[in-house]
Amino acid sequence: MLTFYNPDHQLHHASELKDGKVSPCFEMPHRADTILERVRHSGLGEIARATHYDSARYARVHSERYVRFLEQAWQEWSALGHQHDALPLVWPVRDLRSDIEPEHIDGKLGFYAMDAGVAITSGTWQAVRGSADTALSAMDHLLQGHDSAFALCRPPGHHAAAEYMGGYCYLNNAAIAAQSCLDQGGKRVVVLDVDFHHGNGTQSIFYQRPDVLFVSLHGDPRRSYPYFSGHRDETGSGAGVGFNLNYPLPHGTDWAAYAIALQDACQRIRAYQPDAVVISLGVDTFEHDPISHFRLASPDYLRMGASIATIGAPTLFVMEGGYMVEEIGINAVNVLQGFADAR
Ligand code: OKP
Ligand code: ZN
Repeated sequence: MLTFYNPDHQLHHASELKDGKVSPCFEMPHRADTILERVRHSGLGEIARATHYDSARYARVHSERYVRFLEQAWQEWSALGHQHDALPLVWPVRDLRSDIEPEHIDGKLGFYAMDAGVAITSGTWQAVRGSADTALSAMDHLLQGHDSAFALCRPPGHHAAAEYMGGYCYLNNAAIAAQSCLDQGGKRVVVLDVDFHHGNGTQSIFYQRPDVLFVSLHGDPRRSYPYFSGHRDETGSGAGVGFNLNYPLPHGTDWAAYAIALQDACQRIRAYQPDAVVISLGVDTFEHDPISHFRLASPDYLRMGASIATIGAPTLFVMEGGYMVEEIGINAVNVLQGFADAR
């Protein structure tokens, strides 16, 4: 399996507001380096450089003004004399106006964010577009007739919606790749999200559409981030009714319980007969993850890969979360190897 990688991710190393303090993000450059190292030493396959795409490709799932905001935010922020990270601090919740884009960067940051886990730094835009380009490159490889590919994306993407960032995510890499498949002739695409956190952004982007089936296994939002999305009764709307499938699972879920949900999900996915499957691959379901609450062990990720292989469609793995840095290389590559061995 070919891995796509872009070293520009290193330009994004930010702070987040967490537990009442500003501190370095759990989502750090070392994560991708660890996974790349493991890919190199596991014999999974070659590593390819991602190619560069026009930003119009991101605007297939994001609004143009949001992409423009991401591109220009650091310049607007640093023009005020700031040298530290830009962080949103005010949000248009409930009855506040969200129809008029503010002109001031402080207003824009809140307007285009769902939380304070998405700092903008001088290198953020270059890293973010490099991450989306990694997913697009890997999807193009799949469309050339290959059975699978791994997009080693960083920063992650699944919390980012058409017009907002959140949870370390800016552009939705998995959604951009899925849309690219449809734009190049695919009729039905599945996004299967196995990150511990609900992929609210991906769900939101495809919620009203039947051409992308979104399926997610995650910590129950009653107790886990992102708290306001991911319940079982979110099944799609309009033409998309029935094409959104959430499996909220309790704190402490282990492989035995996880495997039952995953098997059910894979069965539903097979019935949809997709032309391609995009896996939002988070390994923060690991028992020792510092911010999550499932109990998967390293060998379980081999089983996860084998289970995903039973779907039987061309499969693109897109890296999302996983914060136990020493172990995420082993766990992520275990999924890929479990998949490859079963094919
Ligand atoms: C991004 B991804 C929990 C704080 C949660 C945001 C988590 C974003 C996760 N104490 N902060 O889905 O892995
Ligand atoms: Zn996560």
